[in-house]
Amino acid sequence: MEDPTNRLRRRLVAGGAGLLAAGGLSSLSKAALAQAAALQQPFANGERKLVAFPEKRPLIVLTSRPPQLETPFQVFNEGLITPNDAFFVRYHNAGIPTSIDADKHVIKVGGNAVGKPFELSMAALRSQFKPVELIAVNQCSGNSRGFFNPRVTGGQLANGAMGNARWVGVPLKDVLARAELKNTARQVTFDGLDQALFGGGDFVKALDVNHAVDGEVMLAYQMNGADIPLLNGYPVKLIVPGYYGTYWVKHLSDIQVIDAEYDGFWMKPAYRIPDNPCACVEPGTAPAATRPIGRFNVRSFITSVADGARLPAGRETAVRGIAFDGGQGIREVAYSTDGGQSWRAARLGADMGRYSFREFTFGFTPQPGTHDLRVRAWNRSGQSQPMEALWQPAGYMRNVVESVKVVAA
Ligand SMILES: Nc1nc2c(c(=O)[nH]1)N[C@H]1C(S)=C(S)[C@@H](COP(=O)(O)O)O[C@H]1N2
Ligand SMILES: [Mo]
Repeated sequence: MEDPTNRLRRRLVAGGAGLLAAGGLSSLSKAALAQAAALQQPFANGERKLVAFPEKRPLIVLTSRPPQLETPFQVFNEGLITPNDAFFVRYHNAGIPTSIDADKHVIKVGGNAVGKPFELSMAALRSQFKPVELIAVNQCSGNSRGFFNPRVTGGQLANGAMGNARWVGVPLKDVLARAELKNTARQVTFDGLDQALFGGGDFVKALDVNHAVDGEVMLAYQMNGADIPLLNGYPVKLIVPGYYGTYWVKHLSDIQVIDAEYDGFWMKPAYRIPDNPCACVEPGTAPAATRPIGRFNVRSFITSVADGARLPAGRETAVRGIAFDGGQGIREVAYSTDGGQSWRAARLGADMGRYSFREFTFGFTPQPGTHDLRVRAWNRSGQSQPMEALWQPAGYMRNVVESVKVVAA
């Protein structure tokens, strides 16, 4: 095990002006983070610039064309709703829209399994359907990929490719009803305005028709009480509660109901997981069979104390964090202050719905020395998090019980 004082010595990367010292990201003040030019993620080759893209505060840059931006982890300690200007950004293809006239934007609804194809303007979406509201987490499949051991290819993310927002929009079910689905309907495909410029294929995703009309999948035009930021899918985005972000198609412009299983590149071979109960394989091996990625597994994070932090010995520190799952809702969070040998129940905060982050808190009065803090959540169907990290070649779905080492003095 690594000596925690090494972690304390770990430095943020020198990037010119605002350079910062040790202690892990979450220990930086908000003001210090806003000044920083760069930071060091907690894995090898983790130096990252912080850049403010349009409508965004400085975020961690993975790529700039297209923008792929990660939320600095300390943001999750600012509140249970992730602010629009701090919400992560993920795109696959470089041809992204840089300005969109929402008054001219239409969603085409068609396909060989509808009776009545039609075009839906934003004005019609807002005025001709009954709006619904839902707080839901969006999380990238590859969130936390940078922690995989052995390492895997793909965006080297720490834990900031997730966020929780209040979405307002219209149930997809109501929009599809107007298209009069035929009984041959099997899947529904979703395409947005962005385009592939250098190969790779247009980003198109599909859901089974039963899922698409479950009443929860939604066409959202509002995020946290405002227009959705351009980089998060303005003017309309598909919300697939409990499912990985890959299905949450941005700048949604084309919906097709089809009589077959869609097998475009972004459904197959991309975004697939080992077809077994753990969605995992022996490290370094390939799965025998795969299925499309689906719902989130259970996760929990301490947000108020960073790895490598110093705490006052003999005084109580209030520790806080977040837990979430794929839609059953969190039933329990347990915490350990001795590296997982003994566990006690944390207090749960207000229930903001079964797709939302759920707050937990506990008090910790450390003796002088080093301590290994862990949290572990269970959802309402009894699913939890593994004590040892699972592995799969795409680096999706990490949900191991994380360890936060602190020094009390
Ligand atoms: N049009 C479009 N929508 C997209 C993508 C994309 O490349 N193009 N990427 C998906 C993936 S993999 C993720 S994780 C989420 C991220 O949503 P965000 O950028 O709003 O955070 O968008 C999804 N929707
Ligand atoms: Mo993603």
